[in-house]
Amino acid sequence: VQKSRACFSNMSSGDRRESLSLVEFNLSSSSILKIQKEDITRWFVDGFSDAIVNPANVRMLGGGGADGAIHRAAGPQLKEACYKVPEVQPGVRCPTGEARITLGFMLPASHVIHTVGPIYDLDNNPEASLKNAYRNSLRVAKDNNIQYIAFPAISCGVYRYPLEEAAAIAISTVKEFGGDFKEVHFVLFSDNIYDVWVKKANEIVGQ
Ligand code: AR6
Repeated sequence: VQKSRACFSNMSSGDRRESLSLVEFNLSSSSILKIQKEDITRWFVDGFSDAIVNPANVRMLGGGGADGAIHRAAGPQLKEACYKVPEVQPGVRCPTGEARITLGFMLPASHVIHTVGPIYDLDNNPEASLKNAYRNSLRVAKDNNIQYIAFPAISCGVYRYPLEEAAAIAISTVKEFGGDFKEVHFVLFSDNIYDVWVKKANEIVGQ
């Protein structure tokens, strides 16, 4: 397996560093799953077609959490690009479980794939919706020749999906549909979420 030069940019000082918390698993003979504790807005793979996944809402015009951080780091052009994504219903650019792609603008990653996870307490079938969000993000990435993709813990913040269940869905969906990417990354913001993801990955894709 050819190793990538995945790294994290530090936009304030301009230097780069490798993440300290990192584990790797093989998804297939040519594909790696990496789990890291980092800020997804700083993730990129130097010289390759890369995308970060934005846990957005159906309006797709920004919000709090990772969505807010991604919009701030990308600059106002990202919102302009999102406005241009056609509404499928009034106020809905990306229905729950679907995905849309834009450029990354000022982000270090070249593309942003916007997806909408389920609001855990309101969704009729949160498992199916969360699986669709991961699967459709991978599908949109593939259609756009993305080779390296980084996911946050979709729905695990404001949308309050239970962590262990979300991790199981995230990792099993990536195992099922992510085997032809060069690398699929989970870039997780806290020790707690990182630990849950590593434990589930050991169960689901560990040797
Ligand atoms: N890098 C990586 N992960 C992050 C970052 C970051 N910079 N910032 C937060 N997280 P959330 P959701 C983690 O709430 O639950 C927004 O308002 C965070 O710790 O961002 O899908 C949208 O507009 C959590 O584990 O997304 C929607 O309205 C995970 O990212 C709504 O929130 C997801 O938390 C979407 O809610």
